Amino acid sequence: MPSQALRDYLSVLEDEGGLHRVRRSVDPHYEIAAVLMERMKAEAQLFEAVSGHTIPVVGNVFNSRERLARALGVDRKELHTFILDALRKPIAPVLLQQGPAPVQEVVHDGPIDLGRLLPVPTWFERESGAYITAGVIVAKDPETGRRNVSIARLRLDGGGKVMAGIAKNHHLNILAEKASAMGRPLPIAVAIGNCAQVLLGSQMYLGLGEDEYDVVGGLLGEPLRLVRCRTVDLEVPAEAEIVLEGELRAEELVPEGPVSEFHGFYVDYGPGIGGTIRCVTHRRDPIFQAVLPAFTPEHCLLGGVAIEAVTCQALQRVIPSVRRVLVTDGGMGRLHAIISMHRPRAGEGKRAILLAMGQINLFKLVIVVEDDIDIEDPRSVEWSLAARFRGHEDLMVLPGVKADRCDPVHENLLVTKIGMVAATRPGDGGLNSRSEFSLPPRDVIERVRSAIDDY
Ligand SMILES: Cc1cc2nc3c(=O)[nH]c(=O)nc-3n(C[C@H](O)[C@H](O)[C@H](O)COP(=O)(O)O)c2cc1C
Ligand SMILES: [Mn+2]
Repeated sequence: MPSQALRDYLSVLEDEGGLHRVRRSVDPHYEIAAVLMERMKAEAQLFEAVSGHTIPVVGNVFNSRERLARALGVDRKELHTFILDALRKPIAPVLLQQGPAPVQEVVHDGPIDLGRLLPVPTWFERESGAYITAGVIVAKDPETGRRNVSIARLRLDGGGKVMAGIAKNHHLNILAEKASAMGRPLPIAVAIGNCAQVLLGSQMYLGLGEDEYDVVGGLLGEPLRLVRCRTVDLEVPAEAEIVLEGELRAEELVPEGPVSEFHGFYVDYGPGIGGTIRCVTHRRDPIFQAVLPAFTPEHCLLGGVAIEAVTCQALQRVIPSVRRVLVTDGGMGRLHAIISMHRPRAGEGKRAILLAMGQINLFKLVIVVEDDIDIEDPRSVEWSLAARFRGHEDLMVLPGVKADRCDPVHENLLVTKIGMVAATRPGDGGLNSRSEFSLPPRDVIERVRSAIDDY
């Protein structure tokens, strides 16, 4: 079974030359961000000496599909099917009954000063403060008691105060608003320093009331081990590095100002909501994990890999010829998808596009290709468009569709969605239909292939 501790994966990475230790002193104000930005596609970066702090910071850990696959214990080529299997076979978490959990080795329950306690980076010039960006927030529905697990950035607002800018439709926001309507705060726990399975699980688009921890178990192949929080009725991964316990208050509107998004631009979403952290627990020697929050491989991949898996699962339920879905890097891991289909019947590609767009609000360009194409190779995808796409029939232009607030070009939350089907027609055939590849005779190919080393 893979480990449930981020630090174990960091050791594996280090052994393989995938972890770089930054020994010189770095300032959490912009300097960590600048180094992570320079090396966004390189090794994971462990900042050992953060000025003013004793806790190290790690970033760029899960910044490629190779790294993610490695962390999940699978071959790069199996990543997609592995995640789909995990979605199909969720495993409920277990609560540790005895012994102190690693994440509770040290407990701070006096007055909390987050900025002093933790090396939280200030990322970008126009942002309004320091943000925790890899905090996995656990909460329970105040009506049903069902758990939810997802990431939202938390800005430090002095002492134990925080501000969260959560999209209206996200479950965490719905829970905070429910609690507020009942005249209560929403208790939260924020786990920082998580294994790949917890981070990826937190990004799955499930139904409200479906517990992301169950998907984490599926990804782990065993139950996620949890420990009960000290001051709130919530459970957190026992092997996380750091946990914050407190509450969010949806009625408390707090101005945010410009904030960076996955597209790499600043956005002003208006006010976020306020919260307070009252207790912090951590390991004896904790590591603070941070995700560089912009158009960066790690930020885009964590969401993209989860979104493509839930989309593929939803599509395959109704269109069995769907083989795979890829959410592309250039599309920021959010906005563009490619669907691979096996010999789609007439109109079936368009149906798949409509379903994908209906499923994921963010998608605005969806391309269908046939399964003889490597959808991870942009050259092959473009080849499909050049070879099989007829604009007058295979293009769908859908103006005025409800957009996600994150879309860089939405106007009043509306956007034009585009679908393209690049597939051969069932009736295609004949020399001039561009359906027969030019090749030497098959027997010669096979003879050469079987003895290629002799050439
Ligand atoms: C690094 C990172 C930072 C994120 N920050 C935010 C955020 O600040 N606000 C937000 O609404 N979503 C944010 N997200 C996206 C949500 O975590 C994601 O959409 C999640 O599936 C929402 O789950 P929920 O509906 O169960 O709350 C972030 C994702 C990542 C990977
Ligand atoms: Mn959820």
